[in-house]
Amino acid sequence: MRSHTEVTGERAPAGGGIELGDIPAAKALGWLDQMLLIREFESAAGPLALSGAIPGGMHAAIGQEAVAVGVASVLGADDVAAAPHRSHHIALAKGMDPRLMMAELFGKATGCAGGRGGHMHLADFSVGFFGSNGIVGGGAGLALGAALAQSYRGEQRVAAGFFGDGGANTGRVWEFVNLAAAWRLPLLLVCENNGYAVETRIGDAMAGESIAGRAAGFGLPAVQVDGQDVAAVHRAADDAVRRARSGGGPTFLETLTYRHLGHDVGERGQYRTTEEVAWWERNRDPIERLRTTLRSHGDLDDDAYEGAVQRARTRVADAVAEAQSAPLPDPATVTDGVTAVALKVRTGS
Ligand SMILES: Cc1ncc(C[n+]2csc(CCOP(=O)(O)OP(=O)(O)O)c2C)c(N)n1
Ligand SMILES: [Mg+2]
Repeated sequence: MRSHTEVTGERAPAGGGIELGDIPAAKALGWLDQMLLIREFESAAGPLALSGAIPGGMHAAIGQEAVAVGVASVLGADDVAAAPHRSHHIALAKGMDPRLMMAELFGKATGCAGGRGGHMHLADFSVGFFGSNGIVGGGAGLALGAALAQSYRGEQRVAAGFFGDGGANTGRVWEFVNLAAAWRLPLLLVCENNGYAVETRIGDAMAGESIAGRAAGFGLPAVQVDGQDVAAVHRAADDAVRRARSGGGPTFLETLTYRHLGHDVGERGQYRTTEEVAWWERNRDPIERLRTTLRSHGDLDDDAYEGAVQRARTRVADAVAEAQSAPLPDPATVTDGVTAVALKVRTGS
């Protein structure tokens, strides 16, 4: 198993920027805005979950923003994305309104699921986001279904199913990969290999060179890409989407990434060293790397960057304020959306 450090280390010097090539500055600045919105959203939501203002736990994707933004950069509003439990970045990159998401996190009636789902059940079909999913690897199956429907109808649309390295150690994900390849579906199978499944280091649970190498055995193009480089993810996803739209079938993208925070917010993180986390924060932060590049090209000075941070922060603060003042769902609506309830109550002897 090649380590994250080795692989990304080959592609970029420590602390370096990224290669934008012929990508216009306006496009890259748009990616920066999206990544900042994700980071600010999660930086605000995490402490609110820890304080109990947001009920339930929370999985943050801080550090993994470039994967979602790079893949979403080649998806249109009609294309579909489906996510696992760690999904805020994918939902926002796919175009979900942070206000709908934040209200859902708070369990409020104005949330995207009417406050019934919370953090792990975000969805908005109007922007092609088919949901977060509490089943490890489950989102990839929904994306497979969407890709099958799109292919059956003869549409040009594509679907992207995201899952983690832990998901890539479950049988269901390989059933999806197998069917996608066998049926040549217009699907991107996006593995966010952040090196850990809860507290299990990938190298302790998997042999072989790479997850992409394993995928190649299923008979589809499979590539490994630096997930901390938004332009590299964009280029790999662009190739995959072009192939999918022209009937060339699915692609497996293994993105090497890293979560800066714990598996869930508040986790103590005793399975990895503070040095390791600091290395990734210092050398492979996807936002800092893009910022470094834009700055060196003369496309972003410090004031402009601070302005972008403030804009993202304001949008998130507005979303939080709106969610806090929104009503809870009316208890009288508790069975709305429930197709059937089978309830048998045993009383006495
Ligand atoms: C089918 C199933 N098994 C176990 C779990 C418990 N669980 C939640 S997240 C997780 C680890 C997932 O790791 P990975 O796929 O690498 O995603 P990451 O958390 O790193 O983003 C596990 C085992 C679950 N939600 N669903
Ligand atoms: Mg993982």
